[in-house]
Amino acid sequence: MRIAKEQVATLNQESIKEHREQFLFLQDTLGKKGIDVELLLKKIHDLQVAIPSWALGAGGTRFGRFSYGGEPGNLQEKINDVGIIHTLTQAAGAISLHIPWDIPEDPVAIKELAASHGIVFDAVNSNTFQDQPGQNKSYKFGSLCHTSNLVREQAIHHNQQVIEVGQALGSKSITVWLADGSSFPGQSNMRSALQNTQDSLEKIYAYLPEDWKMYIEYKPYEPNFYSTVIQDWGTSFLLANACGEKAYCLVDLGHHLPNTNIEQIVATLMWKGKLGGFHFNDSKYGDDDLTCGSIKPYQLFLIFNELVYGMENNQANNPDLAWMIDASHNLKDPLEDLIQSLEAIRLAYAQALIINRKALSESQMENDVSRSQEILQNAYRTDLRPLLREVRIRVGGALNPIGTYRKLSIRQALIAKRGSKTIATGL
Ligand code: PSV
Ligand code: MN
Repeated sequence: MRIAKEQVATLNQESIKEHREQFLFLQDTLGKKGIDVELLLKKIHDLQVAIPSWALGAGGTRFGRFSYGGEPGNLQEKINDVGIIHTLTQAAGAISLHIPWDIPEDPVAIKELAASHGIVFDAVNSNTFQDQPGQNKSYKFGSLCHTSNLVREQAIHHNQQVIEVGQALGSKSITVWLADGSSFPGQSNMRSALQNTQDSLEKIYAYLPEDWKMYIEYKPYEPNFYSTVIQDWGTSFLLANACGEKAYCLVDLGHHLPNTNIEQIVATLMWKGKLGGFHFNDSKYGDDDLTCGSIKPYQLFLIFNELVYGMENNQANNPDLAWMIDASHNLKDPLEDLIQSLEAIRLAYAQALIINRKALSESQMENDVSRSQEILQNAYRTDLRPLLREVRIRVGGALNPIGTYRKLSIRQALIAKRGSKTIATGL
């Protein structure tokens, strides 16, 4: 199921006049502040965010999972769903695969299908947090950290295979997230577990193709409840340094204890050129995996403030970042939810781009705390949504992606085609 550009263009006509008025007013307002609006539009357009292959169906909790209806039943259907999102938003030009949830049987055909939607393959993700049918050794007590050499070897081998799958698809990076840790004091020798993990990661790193990167994701707790081997950015940083220059830290917004200053972590890692990628979501209590920007949009803006500053002051040669959504959709239509996340991400980015950096730097040097806050909040409180709409329509996207999605009855069509009880692979 595909949406034709003509269908989008026709529906855009309904609100084009209103949009034009709002955009021209904003263009004028920003122009008077010396902001180059065309450059701003280009930067916003260039922010393409990967959709995770596991987020296209309804997510579940350990208490249950309620199918949304019309969920994709295989990788082809998942790619088609990302194609729908990308056609509407023009912001999701990549997909991130989780192996073995989504193993492409015919990589050439899958690559062609993705290309036909304008989609490339972002980081591939390994999975040593679950046992797969027929698997030789169990990951119940860990994978790369395991006390048994044989289990570690199996997990390393899996990561190497994931790299090979990624190579066939044109990916250029692998993300390693480990559930490894312990649930009770005394269960594990924490130092040995970390040492084993470092040794294993070094072996995976050695297998990386020349032009690849490895992202090391951290998380403080869950599924283990007492200790997690790669619990925080410091541990991830330490391991990335041990592996080498192609290894980087990956920040998942949901993987922090309450009130952690994530923007400060971003600033530190970019200063050292070691921030590789981002997993976007939002949370109230823990790793809730909610729609990005639904709970703490100001925090998202502050994070983008540091990202933009880091990109504009990049003495350490931090590479371009891999942007990805990592969310779960328990209640909302997954495609609508992803569209909302994309909008929130681009909005926060745009707001960070219009911060008056010169004035901010001056007020920081003068220790003018109130003025510094005013400068940040002036940017945050400027309604930049007309810019996002303008970016979309210039490349054939929808003025109102969710409105268009609903008017075209996409979910109803997906349910008619795939059934109301399908369950996509993922958590
Ligand atoms: C773990 O919570 C995580 O954030 C990792 O990125 C996994 O790959 C993903 O979620 C799986 O749902
Ligand atoms: Mn993640």
